[in-house]
Amino acid sequence: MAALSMTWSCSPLTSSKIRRVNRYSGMAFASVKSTEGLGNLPKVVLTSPHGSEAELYLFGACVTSWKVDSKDLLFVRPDAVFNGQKPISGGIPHCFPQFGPGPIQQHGFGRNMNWSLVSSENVEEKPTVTLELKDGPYSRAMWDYSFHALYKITLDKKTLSTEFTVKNTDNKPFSFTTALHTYFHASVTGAAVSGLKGCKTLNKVPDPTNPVEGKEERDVVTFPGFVDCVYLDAPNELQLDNGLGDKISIKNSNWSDAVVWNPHLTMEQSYKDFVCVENAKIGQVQLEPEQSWTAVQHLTVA
Ligand code: TA6
Repeated sequence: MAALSMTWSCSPLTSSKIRRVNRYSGMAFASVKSTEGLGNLPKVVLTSPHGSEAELYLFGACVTSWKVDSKDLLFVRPDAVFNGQKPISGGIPHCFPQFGPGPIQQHGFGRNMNWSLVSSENVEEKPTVTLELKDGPYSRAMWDYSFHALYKITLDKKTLSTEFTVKNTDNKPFSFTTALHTYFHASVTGAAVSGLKGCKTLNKVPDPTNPVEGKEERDVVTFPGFVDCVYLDAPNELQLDNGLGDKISIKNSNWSDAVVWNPHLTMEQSYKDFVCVENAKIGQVQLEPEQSWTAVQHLTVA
């Protein structure tokens, strides 16, 4: 059957309105739909012609769902709030421009601000959206720099890709740390991460403010209790067995470090159902005016 391409759009972010770039082939089509999510927050739904689906909130540019074969591979904590005031706890929150505690709020303000939808397209049947964040009075009060961040999210059959770019639009240099704090749906007793053997570690379990240096000796990292560990110079690909029958490859370029976290009994309600495996940049990224930095993550389920 001849493929028929259709394009139509209406104003983005209006409830129930749809912005789509569709390619019709048989019954399947790719789409990007702007809608209203929990707490009436603007939400975008990406649907691939292969049946996979992703959802993201403009608040925090947080991807809250990634479904392949109707199974959600991400996890949103039951205590997550969708009120546009507190970061959404789950999915793929941003930590920017600071990972962890430090001079500004824990994990920075990127997960705590409204991002804007700047474009949506369908590239080779892969629905793609790009969000942006710029400095404003809220960010300036904590971090007095002009910046421009872009976050491109692409959905393929079994892959969710993100590309994060930060540009220094100020007239003075700045530096930042950052991470994608990904919560994977998992069975904590069966979950295992491989690929980290040999990495230098900063173990935060005894004291988060004074991590203990070490080296990962295990082929497979598991979650028998509280786990909170930074892996420096991690490889470009890790494998997560989520203990629920899925093997997920976590590939990256330029996310030099990784973090593995499970809160165990400190989050009694939900710790059994997720693990965080995070691509991170723990060492400071230094940007001169006009310079930019980009890092890419590909999550692929086998
Ligand atoms: O990435 C692990 C971590 O930095 C932990 O130390 C823990 O604090 C966690 O993130 C959760 O942070 P949040 O502010 O989202 O509760």
